[in-house]
Amino acid sequence: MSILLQQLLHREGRCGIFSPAMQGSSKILDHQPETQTPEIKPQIKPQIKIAGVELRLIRLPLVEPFETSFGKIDSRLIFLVCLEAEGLRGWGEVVAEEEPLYSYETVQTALHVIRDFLGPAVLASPISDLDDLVKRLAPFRGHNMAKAGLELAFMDLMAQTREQSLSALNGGELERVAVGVSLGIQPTISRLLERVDRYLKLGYQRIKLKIKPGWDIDVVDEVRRKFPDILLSVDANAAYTFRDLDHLKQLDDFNLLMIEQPLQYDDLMDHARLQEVMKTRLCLDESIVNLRQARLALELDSCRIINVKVGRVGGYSEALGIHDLCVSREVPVWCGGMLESGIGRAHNLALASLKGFTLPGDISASSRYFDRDVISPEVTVDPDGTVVVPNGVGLGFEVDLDFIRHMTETRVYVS
Ligand code: OSB
Ligand code: MG
Repeated sequence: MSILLQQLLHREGRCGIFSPAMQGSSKILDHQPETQTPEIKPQIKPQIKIAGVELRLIRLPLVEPFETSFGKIDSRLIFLVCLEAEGLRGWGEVVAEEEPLYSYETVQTALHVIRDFLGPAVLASPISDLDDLVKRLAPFRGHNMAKAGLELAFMDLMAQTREQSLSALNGGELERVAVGVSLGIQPTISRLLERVDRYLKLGYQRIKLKIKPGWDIDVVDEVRRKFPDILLSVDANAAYTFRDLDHLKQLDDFNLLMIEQPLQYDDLMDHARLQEVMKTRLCLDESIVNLRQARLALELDSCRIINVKVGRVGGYSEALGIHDLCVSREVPVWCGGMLESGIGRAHNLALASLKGFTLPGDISASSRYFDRDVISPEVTVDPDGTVVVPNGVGLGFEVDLDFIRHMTETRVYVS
């Protein structure tokens, strides 16, 4: 199906009142390390006047199909957001998928919501910091992935104006982050065993197996027999209900690090009932759509580990809040993934560089999913199962604009 999208004309942005000379004088986040010398705050905060919001959809083929309990894909329609301001470009990614299966959002709902509501809100007047942006987007209900795309791009812009890395801007302290791999449902168990072996040899520190009814207990049993000592987890993507209790209880036999999102996406109550009778820690992914839900989930003991995805929770602001909540409650937290291009992957690295992210994240090498990535150098995993957090300004990677232009299926410009 081809949808005609109107390409809005690019108007020259008016001269903004933001200037790089004014950088560094306002506090963006609580996470920012304190500066040693207290400065007198200027009356006027530095502001960023966004001149245009460019949205691009590019289709990247996957090196092999990726199958979960909710479906199988062999390519990823990547949604890139580029904010232009004062001659700089800030890049973000909307992680929504084409079909509303993981979440209700889709590439097309996000395109609509950004073009018609969020984009105009961002363009309306200069933005002083992340909180300012969050406030501006808050009246629009839901559509977290769409909002996050703008937040990510804004933070890249902000990092560039302050000549900082995104990691530093977030208050990240780790120079390397530990990573694991998420292995989709395979046609055969022997193929899965081969994949497990392959990714362990590449250094990945944790193996996560996608499961669904009919591809669960026996599969996990075989993997655990062959690899008795590895960090192993499973992710059901909401494929079960509380009625499957006796079946799910069998997973307690495999010394799993966690069981991710076994039950329905909005069911904190049944997750709490399940956690009460399971030895293995439950981890919530789909259910944690914001800081409030994270609080509620921990309060109800619906899970004992949290997966943070910056897209699912609506951006850095909420993601950092959930990180802090987990740290204060001593609940392990880790950074999830959504088969992002290098741009989303770079943002995930910047997030995962916060000290509270103690479990390996779903941050694979670019080559685990794509033949060619949109950034250079591409993300690589070292033999010790870590990825270096770049310390260059902004994303810390070059964005390959020629390749992005070449691959663009749809371009929308809002100004
Ligand atoms: O549930 O974590 C998930 C991918 C798409 C949608 C949901 C999920 C995933 C993954 C892959 O598990 C994580 C990654 O490597 O990006
Ligand atoms: Mg998951």
